[in-house]
Amino acid sequence: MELQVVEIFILCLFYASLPLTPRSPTRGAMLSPKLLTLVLVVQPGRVLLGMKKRGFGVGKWNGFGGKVQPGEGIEEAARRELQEESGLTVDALQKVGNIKFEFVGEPQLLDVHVFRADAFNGDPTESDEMRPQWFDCDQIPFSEMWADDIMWFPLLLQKKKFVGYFKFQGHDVILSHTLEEVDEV
Ligand code: 6U4
Repeated sequence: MELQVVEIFILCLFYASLPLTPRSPTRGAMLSPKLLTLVLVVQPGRVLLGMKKRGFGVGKWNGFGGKVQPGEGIEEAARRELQEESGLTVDALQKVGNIKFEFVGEPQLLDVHVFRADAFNGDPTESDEMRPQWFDCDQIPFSEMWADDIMWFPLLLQKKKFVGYFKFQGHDVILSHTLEEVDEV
C-alpha cells in the first residue's frame, strides 16, 4: 500500500514537471497545412498560364491561385484568386485535383486544391502578380514550370481527377512523390 502511494507521488511529480506551454511552432505548424488554390483555364487545344512576377514561384509559369483566407471557402478563394491574378471570372469550376507539397526544411505542408475551368468571362489581363498567356497544349513550357506539373498536367488535360504528394528539395528537385488517378477528389 505504501509503495502505491509513493508511485502515485512520483507520477504526480512527473506530470507536474511537464511544460504547460504549447508545442514548439515547428511541430505545431506541421499539423496544419497551408490551404492554397490553383485554377487552370482550359480551352480546346490551349491552356492559360500566368508568369509569376513576385512571391512564391516567381519566374515560373503557373496556374492562378493563392492562399485561402480565414472564413473563406476553398472554391470561393479559387474564384477570387483567379479574378485578382488574371482578370477572369468563371461560372463553373471543376475540382480536379489535390496535391500536397513538402519542402524539406519548411515546417508547413502546402495543401493545393486544383480546379479546371472550361469557360470564362472577360479578357486575360496582366496583374501585379501574374502575366497571363495562352499556350498550345502541345507547347506547354514545362521547363519553366514547377517540376511536378509535367506529371499531372496530362491528367488535368484529359479531364481526369488526381491526388498527389510531392517532396521537394529546394524549389526545383523532387525527392519523392506519389500521384494517382481517383474517381472523386
Ligand atoms: P495571396 O493570397 O495572393 O497572397 P499568393 O501569395 O499568391 O497568395 P502564393 O503565391 O503563396 O499565394 O500561392 C502559391 C501558388 O502556387 C498557389 O496557386 C499554389 C501554387 N503552387 C505552389 N506550389 C506549387 C507547385 N509545386 N506546383 C504548382 N503550383 C504550385 O503547379
